[in-house]
Parts: sequence; structure tokens; C-alpha cells
Amino acid sequence: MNIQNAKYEVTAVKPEQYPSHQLPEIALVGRSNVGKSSFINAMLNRRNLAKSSATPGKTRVINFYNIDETCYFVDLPGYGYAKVSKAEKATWDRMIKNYLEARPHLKLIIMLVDVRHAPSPEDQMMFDWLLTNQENPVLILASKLDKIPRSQIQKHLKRIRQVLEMNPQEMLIPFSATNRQGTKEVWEVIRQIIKN
Ligand SMILES: Nc1nc2c(ncn2[C@@H]2O[C@H](COP(=O)(O)OP(=O)(O)OP(=O)(O)O)[C@@H](O)[C@H]2O)c(=O)[nH]1
Ligand SMILES: [Mg+2]
Repeated sequence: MNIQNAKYEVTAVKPEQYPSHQLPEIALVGRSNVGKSSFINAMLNRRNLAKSSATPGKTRVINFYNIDETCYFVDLPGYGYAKVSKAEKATWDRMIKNYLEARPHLKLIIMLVDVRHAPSPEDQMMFDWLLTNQENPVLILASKLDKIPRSQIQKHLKRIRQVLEMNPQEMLIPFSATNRQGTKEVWEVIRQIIKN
């Protein structure tokens, strides 16, 4: 996809603040620091449109990015960040689930897991929750692919499928924001979904 004009549009912490429009939305979920904001930048070939940082827990709000007036990327807060209080964690959890449960324009969920590690119990809970509580397709991305040797990739992908108990028809794409590997494949999935 040849993106001409992607722009940050609005930040929300509650539903009244979500933008009103008719375009399909694509939501990004995953642990803090897994690479959600970097994914957005890589897909759009922009260095710093979505703020990414080496400090986990950076995105504590929901950021909406308008992609050429054809769809939105919705950057959700990362879960699993250890250094916050239980109360704050519960607030983020609610924020994420409120959005996912009640957004008619939502068409696709992209969930990132770090290719280097087995998905965490929180990843497993999130994936189960997504399959049980909402009807949109879920695309799993194995992020930070550039951090493992090529020879190890298949083994790591297999482990992700096993731990998340994915069905063979569920989508898993290896991805690197650093070298943009996987961006074409993800755009192809998005294109198929938003044309309907
Ligand atoms: N090598 C490598 N590093 C990556 C990749 N994707 C993200 N990173 C790095 O991982 C760190 C976290 O990336 P972010 O994109 O900010 O992660 P996030 O999921 O948005 O994190 P939160 O906003 O805290 O939920 C940054 O230092 C990124 O540069 C990747 O594909 N390869
Ligand atoms: Mg982020």
C-alpha cells in the first residue's frame, strides 16, 4: 500500500473521546515494550509518528492514527508492565477491553508477541479473551524478528503457536520493525479485510 498521508489524530482514555467516523479500525495489542508503536512506524515508513521508546509503559492512553482516510491504526496501552500499581493495571485493562468490546468499526486485531520468548501467561489470557469476547479476526505478529538467527525462526514460531494453542488457520506473521520484514504480508491482510 502506498501511504500518502498518515497522521496522528486523537488520544483517548474513555469512549466519549474516540473519534467519530465510518472507517475500519485496526487495533494493536500486546505487552508493554513488544513493539506496537514501532510496528505503526514501520508499516508507514515513518520514523517517529507513533512514539516508541526504550522505557516500557510509554503508551498509557489510546492513540488513533488516520491512514489516508481509508482506515485507522489504534495503538492500545501495553499490558504486563510490572512497575505499576494493581489499581493502575486494572484501569489499563478496562481501557483496553472497553475499546475492544464496544467499537463497531473495529475490523482486525493485531496482537504482537516477542518472537524470542514463549508467550507469557498474560499473552495467553489476552488471546483467549479475544477469541471468546469479540468476533474480529486476530492476527498474531511475532515481533523483533531481527533479534534471532534465521536458523531459529521456525522453532520460535512453532513455540508461539503451541503456547497460544493456535488453530492452523489462525494467522501468524513474523515481523521486524527494524528491517521492515513482514510489512508487505501485513498490508495484504489489512487490504483484504478493509475492502469488505
Ligand atoms: N530490534 C528491534 N527492536 C524493536 C523492534 N520493535 C520495537 N523495538 C524496540 O523495542 C522497544 C519498545 O518498542 P515500542 O514500539 O515502543 O513498544 P510498545 O509495544 O509500543 O510499548 P508500550 O508503548 O510501552 O506498550 C524500543 O526500544 C524499540 O526500538 C524490532 O522489530 N526489532
Ligand atoms: Mg507504544
